[in-house]
Amino acid sequence: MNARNHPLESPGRTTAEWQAADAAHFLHPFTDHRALAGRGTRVIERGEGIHLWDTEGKKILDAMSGLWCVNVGYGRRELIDAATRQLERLPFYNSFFQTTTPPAIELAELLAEVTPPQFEHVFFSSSGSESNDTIVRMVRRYWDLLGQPQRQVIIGRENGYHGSTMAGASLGGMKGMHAQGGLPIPGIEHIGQPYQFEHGRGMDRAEFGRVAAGWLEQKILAIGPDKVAAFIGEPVQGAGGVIVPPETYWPEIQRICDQYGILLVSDEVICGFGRTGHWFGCERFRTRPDLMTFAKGVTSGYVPLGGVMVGERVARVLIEQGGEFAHGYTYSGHPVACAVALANIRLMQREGLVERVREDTGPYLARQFEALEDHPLVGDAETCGLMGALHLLRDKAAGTPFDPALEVGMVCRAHCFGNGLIMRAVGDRMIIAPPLVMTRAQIDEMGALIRRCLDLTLAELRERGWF
Ligand code: PXG
Repeated sequence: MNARNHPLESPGRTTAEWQAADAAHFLHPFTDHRALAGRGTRVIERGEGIHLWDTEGKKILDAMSGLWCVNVGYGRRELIDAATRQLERLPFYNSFFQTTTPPAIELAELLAEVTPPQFEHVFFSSSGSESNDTIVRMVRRYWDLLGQPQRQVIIGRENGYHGSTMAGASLGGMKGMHAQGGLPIPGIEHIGQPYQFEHGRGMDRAEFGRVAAGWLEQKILAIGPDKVAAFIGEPVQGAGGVIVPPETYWPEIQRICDQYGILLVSDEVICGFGRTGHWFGCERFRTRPDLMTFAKGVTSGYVPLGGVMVGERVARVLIEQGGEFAHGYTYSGHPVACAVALANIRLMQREGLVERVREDTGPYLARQFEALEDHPLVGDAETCGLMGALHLLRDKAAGTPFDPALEVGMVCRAHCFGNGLIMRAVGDRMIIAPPLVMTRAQIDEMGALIRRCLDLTLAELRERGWF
């Protein structure tokens, strides 16, 4: 079936026509276009709830929530109406020159309510990357104002992801990104990630958490504590493969930041707005960040919006001593984006989505994933709220990974695509972050699909003599 068989929703062209026009003109993010042209893109045309449909009419269970963002699911009337109403009333006005708009004010107020108590102020952007760029400027400005301009260095982590702009990619620890374009920018350092499979096999998990946090202290001492401005991390590394840290990790990071007086920045772009079963990941892991970046789930991805929650420690200095902070974006506080965010957060509150993830569907998913550990390919299954990872191993008893050159994760991902399931492969970690509205029955449906795709992957690996 092609798109022309959908009279009501016809996007007007066949899949092949869409693919040809796409290949001719559209440069996609993080894409090898020569390889893509050979295969052709999938054209996603419609969404409802947790499902998508492509232009071939194929129904797909979206276990990645778009890109970690469509938390309330597709097609929610409240969000659509909020956008429509605001577009009709006032599609845009800026917040630069002593002006503002009602949706931006109301959203700032609501964010102060749903975030931890140290946050009373927000700076708006349109994406996670812009938010993390704001962090670099704001953190350095803060120390400048306090008469410590030498405090410039921000410490991030290897395999962390903080976006794709110059500052975002620099704060992140993706080697492949640093290799393109001379990154990181000056004044950014990295420590190892709290990934026990890579760095602490055989070690007690709690002990490993303390050891991994200790790398921060070692780095601070190596740089000189008076030169370090901040530490940034995702509560759970998302794009890095859903790396859930040991429970001992974050409290020790907090202790070290406190001891040396450096700012703690929690990148909540993925973990924020309910993903971990708490409103923010820092609440799940009991840290008290000075700054929090967010994007994605704030609007459930319906329109772009991001921002930085500014804790009172920083806000007081910026407001009372700072004069003008020479920073801002045309779309800071965009009224339509803010109106959608308001509708999204109120919907989450009304439906008790965060509590549902914490008390019901999160633990239910954890049991489903534990059950998948009996599969011959699954070495390790872990979840946190409604995100999870299955680590595919060549020999699970011995903990032996596959040769990375085989790209086993991509083999599995192809079977997922073929069977109407969107899962991401990060190396050989198969990851999910489904919409928070997912029900138990839908988790069962997803679990059965995952098992089928693992079976097909196993069969293919055996056929190729790789397993
Ligand atoms: N911080 C975190 C923790 C993120 O996950 C960003 C910042 C940047 O946000 P923007 O809105 O500028 O993209 C992100 C984005 C993946 C993938 O492959 C993950 C992201 C983006 C694209 C792909 O998992 N996260």
